[in-house]
Amino acid sequence: MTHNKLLSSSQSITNSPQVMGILNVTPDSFSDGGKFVTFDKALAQVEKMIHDGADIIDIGGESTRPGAIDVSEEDELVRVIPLLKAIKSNFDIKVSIDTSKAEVMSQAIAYSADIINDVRALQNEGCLAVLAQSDVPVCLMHMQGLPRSMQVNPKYNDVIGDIKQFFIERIKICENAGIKRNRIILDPGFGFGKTLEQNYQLLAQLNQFNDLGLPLLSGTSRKSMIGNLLARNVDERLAGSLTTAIIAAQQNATIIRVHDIKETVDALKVLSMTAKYQ
Ligand code: 7PJ
Repeated sequence: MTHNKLLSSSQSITNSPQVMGILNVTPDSFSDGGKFVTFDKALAQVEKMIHDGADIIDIGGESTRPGAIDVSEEDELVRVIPLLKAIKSNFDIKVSIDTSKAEVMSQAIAYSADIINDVRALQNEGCLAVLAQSDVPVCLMHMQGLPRSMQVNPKYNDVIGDIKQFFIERIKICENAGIKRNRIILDPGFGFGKTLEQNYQLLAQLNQFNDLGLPLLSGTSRKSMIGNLLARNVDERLAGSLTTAIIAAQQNATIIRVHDIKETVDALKVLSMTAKYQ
């Protein structure tokens, strides 16, 4: 059921999820906005994330925060590709590229990206074809609407059922395009067109997606679902973020996408120490 290519040896013993460290290289990212925009700073941050125990580094060159404006292909390529090359030649770490653009995906794959992470689930033009020509794993995320307006009035008949239906359709479309099912990772897309209540229902019932038989990625780190519930600023969301990571891990999440690597790795180690006695 879990994705062989994504399994580390420690995971097969403890069944602990892999930790994906977030490296935003946009000037206006969600919670580390502008901090890592320069190349050397980004590389130093990668080194720290590896030291702290990250299994995967997720590089994002497009901001998808609510209300964000579009980024050009040229800007995204310049932000992401040189960094990917430098990481791959200096470190032994898996790299995921957070993009929705076919050309960025294509170049990322050419420069040895290990995962393509698409918040638009390969719905943009040319993306399916690019992925079909490779064997790189791909994360399909659910989003209702588009970043500019997605938080205005999200509506579902049944949040779990609707998202599951979306996954089933996207998996079928991927398979028809030549992307094998065993390359696909699913992500319900916390904060992407969901109310606070819908986000927490999704988190509480994440295991409802396990019957699709694919790895699940959970990304709640520092998001508004934590900030709004607790009335905390972005730099005060660590406890909330760790709690959501544990709740996801308890329901078989395969990858946890976070800003705070060291703390998340510690929390997951504590969880896995008890999990083995259950
Ligand atoms: C997610 C993402 C997420 C996946 C972002 C942020 C917003 N990719 N990219 N899942 N969120 N797969 O980090 O707060 O939840 S950008």
